[in-house]
Amino acid sequence: MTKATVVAARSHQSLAESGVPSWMLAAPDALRLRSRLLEDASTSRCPSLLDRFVLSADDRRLRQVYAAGIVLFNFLRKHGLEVHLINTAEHATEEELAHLRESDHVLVSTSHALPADLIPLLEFVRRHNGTARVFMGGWTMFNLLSLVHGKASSLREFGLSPRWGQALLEKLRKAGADVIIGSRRGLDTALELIRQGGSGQVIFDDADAGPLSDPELFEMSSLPEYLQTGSSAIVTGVGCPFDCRFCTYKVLFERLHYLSVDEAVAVVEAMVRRRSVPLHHLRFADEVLNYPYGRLLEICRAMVDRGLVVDWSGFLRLGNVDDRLARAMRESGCSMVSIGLESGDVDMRTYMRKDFSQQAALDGIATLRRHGIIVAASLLVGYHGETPESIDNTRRLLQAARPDVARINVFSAQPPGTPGDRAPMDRDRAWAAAAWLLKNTPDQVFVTPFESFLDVFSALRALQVPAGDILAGAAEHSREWKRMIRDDVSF
Ligand code: B12
Ligand code: SF4
Repeated sequence: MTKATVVAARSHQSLAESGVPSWMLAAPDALRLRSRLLEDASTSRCPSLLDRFVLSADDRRLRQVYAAGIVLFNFLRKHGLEVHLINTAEHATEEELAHLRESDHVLVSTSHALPADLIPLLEFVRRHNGTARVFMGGWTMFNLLSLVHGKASSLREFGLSPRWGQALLEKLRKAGADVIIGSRRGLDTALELIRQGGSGQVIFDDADAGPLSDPELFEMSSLPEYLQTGSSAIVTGVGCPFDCRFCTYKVLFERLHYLSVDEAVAVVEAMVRRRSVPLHHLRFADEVLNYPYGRLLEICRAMVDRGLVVDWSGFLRLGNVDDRLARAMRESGCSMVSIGLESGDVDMRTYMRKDFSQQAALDGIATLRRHGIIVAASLLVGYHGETPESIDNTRRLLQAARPDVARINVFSAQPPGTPGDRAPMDRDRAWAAAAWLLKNTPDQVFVTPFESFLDVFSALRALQVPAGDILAGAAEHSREWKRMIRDDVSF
């Protein structure tokens, strides 16, 4: 029997281990600005929300088992291969390494591998197996080949050139990559090549592939128990009907693809029912779940009808939320949503193409909260055209809308040729503006910039930490941050 090993990611088997990049550690700018922003300039380790709940950095209960690895594993297994899964290369067990050594094919996922991870991943594989045919696929390969072929790629958005991409591709080939698949899916292509055998080649597949519709690929029962975790991610639609200026998702999909309601619910069912370790939290990783409106409503209702109520979270866009939808979401188990509020200034939002009205923001947040759904609002500070007045408008909107939690992202991507006729705020000033907003919005709970509340929430719900405790932790965390920031911070 043909033997294959899937390598899902390089590192980060748990959120705790990743150390959740917190403000000072993640941003060299902010590190430089400590004396300007913080009461105690010697602070070197800033608190993260997750730290409040996790005692041990290698807390295995927080293990993330990457969905790309799960679907690749199930897919190859379903097609008759003997498959083994290495969730993260850095944590491979002796038994997993033994399987890797004996494999004829190794499939490396780059969904979560940034360009800098690619060579180390290949070196890891080649260290243990010099002869297997090595396939690389997933998000970063798709991006890289799109860049090389002169198509839309988020790598280009970050100032990287096709020549740079070509050079990286060459390095990958030298480091032992045989087949490189650039697709939003690419599983069928990989299988065909495995069946054909033969020597390596670079393939650029289609940019137009949709989400997986086969629910069997999301089953957990086929995995060894230690890889069955209490929280999992699924995707029921890819792409976004919107075109916000700052967002890179729009360059990654040629068009929108949605699973039908039946298919989406079947995927939920595979995740919820077919496993031996119970699922405590499901994360819908779709870009924006509530467009089109009726689709989410039907999915929620079908989940209730089929007895698939499960604690879940996802991303929504404001402007398409009402009582009927919020009620159905809550009844199907939704406990938390993340929304991109971005700015409280109408002109800024219009420029960003996040053009929902102030009223839609107020109503949407109030409606979700009224139905018991926790709202985390994500803000973008320092974007093109930001002024003290627009920052103050953000403060005002937060005070009026009162999302449960807010997270500030400081705008940093300013690649050459960034679209826009208005200048972004100077980086140091944007950091100071973020600190000012945090300090001067008294009742608002903030999480650390860069810490994704949704990620932390999913991880903690998987451990069955009550949602109220998570919110209380976030409030305490926010108070600590506010104390740390200088009283006279200004921008
Ligand atoms: C959920 C999620 C997470 C969860 C994962 C939970 C879990 N249990 O899986 C958590 C919170 C842990 C996470 C962490 C991080 N994430 Co994340 N995450 C996502 C998200 C929202 C969905 C991914 C998912 O589950 N998709 C479902 C699976 C089934 O699809 P898929 O991964 O695309 O894989 C399909 C294809 O790509 C293909 N495929 C994949 N690999 C291979 C390999 C071969 C050989 C073949 C043929 C095909 C193939 O087949 C799969 C089935 O169709 C995506 C955004 C998105 N919408 O995709 C970001 C995303 C993948 N994450 C991203 C990032 C940056 C991170 C972090 C680095 C963030 C951070 N600063 O810490 C960490 C990295 C973790 C690590 N290991 O290093 C980036 C990756 C960018 C990139 N690759 O260039 C994305 C794209 C978001 C973004 N736009 O910025 N993430
Ligand atoms: S709504 Fe969200 S996913 Fe869609 S383009 Fe805007 S920021 Fe990106």
